[in-house]
Amino acid sequence: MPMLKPPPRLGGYPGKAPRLKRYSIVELARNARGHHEGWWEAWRSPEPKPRYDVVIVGGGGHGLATAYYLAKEHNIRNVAVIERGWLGGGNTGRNTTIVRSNYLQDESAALYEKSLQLFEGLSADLNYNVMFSPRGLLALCHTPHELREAQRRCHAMRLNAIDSEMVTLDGLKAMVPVLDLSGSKRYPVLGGLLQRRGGVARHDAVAWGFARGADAFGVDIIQNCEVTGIRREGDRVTGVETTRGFIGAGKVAVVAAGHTTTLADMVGLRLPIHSHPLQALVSEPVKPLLPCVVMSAQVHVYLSQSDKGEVVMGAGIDLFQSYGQRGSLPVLEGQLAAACELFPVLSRLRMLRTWAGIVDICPDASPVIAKTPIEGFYVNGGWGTGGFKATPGSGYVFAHTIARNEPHALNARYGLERFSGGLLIDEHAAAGVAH
Ligand code: FAD
Ligand code: PYC
Repeated sequence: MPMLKPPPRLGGYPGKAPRLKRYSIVELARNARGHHEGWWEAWRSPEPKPRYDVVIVGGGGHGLATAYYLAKEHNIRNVAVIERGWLGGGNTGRNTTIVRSNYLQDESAALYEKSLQLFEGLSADLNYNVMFSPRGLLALCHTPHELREAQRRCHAMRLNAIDSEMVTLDGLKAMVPVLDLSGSKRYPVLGGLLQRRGGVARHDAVAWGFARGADAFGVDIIQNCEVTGIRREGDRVTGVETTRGFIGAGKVAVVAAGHTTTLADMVGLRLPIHSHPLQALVSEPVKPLLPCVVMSAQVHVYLSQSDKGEVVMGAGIDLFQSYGQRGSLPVLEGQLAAACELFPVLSRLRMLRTWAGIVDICPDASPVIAKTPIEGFYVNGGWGTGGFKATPGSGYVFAHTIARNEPHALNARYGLERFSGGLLIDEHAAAGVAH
């Protein structure tokens, strides 16, 4: 079957999304009958140009969102996203898709809440279904200490006008009947912190939606192209060496998650970030069982059910540092034991797949979103185990930082100076993932 004509590019005005062509009913029917052979590509695969105003290193959700908002909010369109593998093949396509804004510190609450609000309108903004499902996020408490921490966080969130509520045992029983509340466990459930607006979104769709939107604005997305060096003249960067040759750049923005430090090393910048594997696994599909996302920091597992019915699970990081995208068996054994302790009904479930991503962790479990002392060089990383939920918000404020050469009010506290100035933003408890 012949390829259908691709959609027209770039109809839009500065600051507005261009209109993307839609398939007609006839085209849809013809394509569906033709074994899905005639769909056009959602973004181009251009040859790299010799020079761009901005080169973004990393085609995960954050890099693509940055490119999208650079074009949409700042009318900067001579932009390339350089990805060494395929779009979303890093942490974006490997995470457990949890979205929430239940953080303790004011600056985190503001940043993650902005992101949650963007998630709430993202499918409409991108004209692409990112399958955001605000089904509720429940953080279980197993000790009096955890209850106190949750109550403190609940109040802090409310002071920041973010929805949050404490749930009693009766409430938990009504919400999640399969949760074992018998009290006979080593760590019995004592209560929970609920954010009803939290939930999950389809991770690949977030990357694909931003890619399609950025491409429609004229951003070049270049896959299978690894950045192997960053060229610098004096105190400023001038471009990137890649496996497809040198690409000049007015500004270089690194958004490479687990590889943040290897890229920063290329310009001689040392960062207080460590890379570790984080694993997840998924079960065979079963009938609806978990109506919301459940996280337990103490017994330690977090679970949700995919639209297909699979139970998606994860737990803490592997403690060794590594760039290999695989983890160790004891961590998986631990998370399965934790899942069965909380939900005995899961003990007969078969697991289908496990995988890992490499997460980049800062000492305070908060990210870096900043310009650096090297002119034209910007870093967005250190999101550790929790950056998926921040994808739109991160791209939004990073685009502002790159375009204006100064932080947005929401990322003003996320600079490198916080490590030397003792101004850490400690979010280890709210991270909900042991590290
Ligand atoms: P990535 O998607 O990793 O993108 C970075 C890209 O940079 C990669 O595609 C990589 O190939 C590319 N790259 C690296 N080096 C180079 C180079 N030299 N040249 C060119 N390209 C390069 N967060 C949540 O909020 N909720 C969750 O439920 C959650 N669960 C998680 C579960 C697991 C198992 C893992 C691993 C992570 C989880 N996270 C979660 C964290 C979240 O996935 C990440 O913080 C987030 O996806 C980071 O997005 P990113 O776009 O910065 O990174
Ligand atoms: O940050 O919500 C999160 C998360 C859940 C699982 C991994 N990270």
